[in-house]
Amino acid sequence: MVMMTGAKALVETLKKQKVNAIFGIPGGAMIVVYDVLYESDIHHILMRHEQCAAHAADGYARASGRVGVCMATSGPGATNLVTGIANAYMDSSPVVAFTGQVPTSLIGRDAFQEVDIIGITTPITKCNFQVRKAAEIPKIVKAAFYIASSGRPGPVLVDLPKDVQMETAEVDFDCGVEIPGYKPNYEPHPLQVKKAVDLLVEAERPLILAGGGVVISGASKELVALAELLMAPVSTTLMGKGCIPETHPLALGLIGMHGTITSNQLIHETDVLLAVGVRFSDRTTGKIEEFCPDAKIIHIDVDPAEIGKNIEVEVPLVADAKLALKEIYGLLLRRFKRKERTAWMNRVHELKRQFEEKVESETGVKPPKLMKVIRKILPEDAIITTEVGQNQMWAALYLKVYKPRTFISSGGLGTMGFGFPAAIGAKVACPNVPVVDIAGDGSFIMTEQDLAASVAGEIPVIVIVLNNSMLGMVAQWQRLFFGGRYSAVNLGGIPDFVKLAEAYGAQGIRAESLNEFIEALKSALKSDVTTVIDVPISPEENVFPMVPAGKSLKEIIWK
Ligand SMILES: Cc1ncc(C[n+]2csc(CCOP(=O)(O)OP(=O)(O)O)c2C)c(N)n1
Repeated sequence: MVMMTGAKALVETLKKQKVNAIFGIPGGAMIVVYDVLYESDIHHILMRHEQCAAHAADGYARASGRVGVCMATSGPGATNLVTGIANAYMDSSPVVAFTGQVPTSLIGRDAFQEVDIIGITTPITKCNFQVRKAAEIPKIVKAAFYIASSGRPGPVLVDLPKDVQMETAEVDFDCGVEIPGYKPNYEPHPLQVKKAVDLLVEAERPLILAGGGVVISGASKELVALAELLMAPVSTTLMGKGCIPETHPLALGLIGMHGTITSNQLIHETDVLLAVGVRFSDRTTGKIEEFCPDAKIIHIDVDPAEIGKNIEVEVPLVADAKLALKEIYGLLLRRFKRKERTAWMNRVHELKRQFEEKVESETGVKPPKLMKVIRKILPEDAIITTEVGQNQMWAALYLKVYKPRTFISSGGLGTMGFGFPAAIGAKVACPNVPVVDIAGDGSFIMTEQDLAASVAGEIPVIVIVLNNSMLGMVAQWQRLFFGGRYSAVNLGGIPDFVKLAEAYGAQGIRAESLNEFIEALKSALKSDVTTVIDVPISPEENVFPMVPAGKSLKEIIWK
């Protein structure tokens, strides 16, 4: 037991949790904590908007697998975090957010910069706490980190009234974490494993659908081993991208609204689907009644609430993906004789070839080609983040990634403005690899002010703006489904991104040809300052393939 202020207890607990970076912005209700941070060796990154602080913490978490931490003052600081917290919640990212709060005596009195952040964030956090006594800080903060990172990860918010930060109390850092009723189950039930193996042994055309849960549980090795043993091709959701190297012969690429024709077709032909760490979102399944019509489905997820939520399954398996895949592999080894599956593999290769030929037939500087060029120039372990819209789908479809945690995108919430601050967070987590945000002009404008954070904080990242002067994805829908009536999508070619970058002290380069682009990217990789590469593309460009909303994954349009 030691005597100290609540603020000091917070920072000491953060150190014990091995927090090495906090993304935040101070203010009156958090100034006491910031005063302690002044003399701490925790790296605080001063962001320029709290939304970016939350996204940066999220990017840090996704790149490293560790908890990301953000901090804001009360009222508007706290509400500015909300989009970032919701984003982390939808994508199961372990983030702990600290907010300042008015003194406890003023809570409920509409005090200056008071907002009920507990009420606001209840539906978008795994859990939230308002601390009422300084002595409780170590216990609550430990619990917050444990909850954020265990089971199905997600954001946790800790609200700190100013008087609690200032209060001096006896604190105990050796306290344990007790959370009644919270016991994530990681171990797969042997009976369910047996049932899954029974189905897989009999399967003629097995297919694996891998999602973010595989990345989160670090189950890539187990996934690839099982796919190879079964000769089962692997489709990935947006969140699962990278869990199998996309150059692997069994990798089919993205499934869903902008899935590859290979993934979207084969899901109709499989007889046993092994779905791992996925939540069957509408963007993944298309018309749910026609999703995977002829298959028995095995569903592995650590979150029991996901089982049967969107789709009925034959074999539910509530467990950690890595442990479950290991058990299934072990049992299969004993019961299964490896099959060549010549017809199934021929079908895989035929569809892959069709898809590649279609892409190769495109002429000019088209985004799919740009993605391939980017891949060739970047090292294998480079981290890609994306914004939202066409840019995101071009990257998801055509930029092959090799490793888990090297593709970071806003899946569930689809948050424009996520990619750039997430890139800053990823770079802080992994300073030795290049971090590249594939952006649209509309998305980048939403958080570009944090160029200041990346330049002043010496966190160099690369932003590639696919500049169509449009809210491109909305324009695409208007072209395809609303008779070309462009309503509120023209961005007017504003701003000049080269000048914008320069105004912040970053490097700005315009690349109007493929050669100029290659030079620009090479220069950006050598630069020790953030670089924005502005790549003008046609405002009429579409991302294909596409499945219209609400249609079956078979109803692909391409041109
Ligand atoms: C914060 C937010 N607002 C609105 C949308 C709706 N929306 C989805 S894609 C899109 C257009 C994105 O434009 P841009 O960033 O330029 O990317 P592009 O599609 O042109 O590649 C919009 C407005 C969103 N996803 N997020």
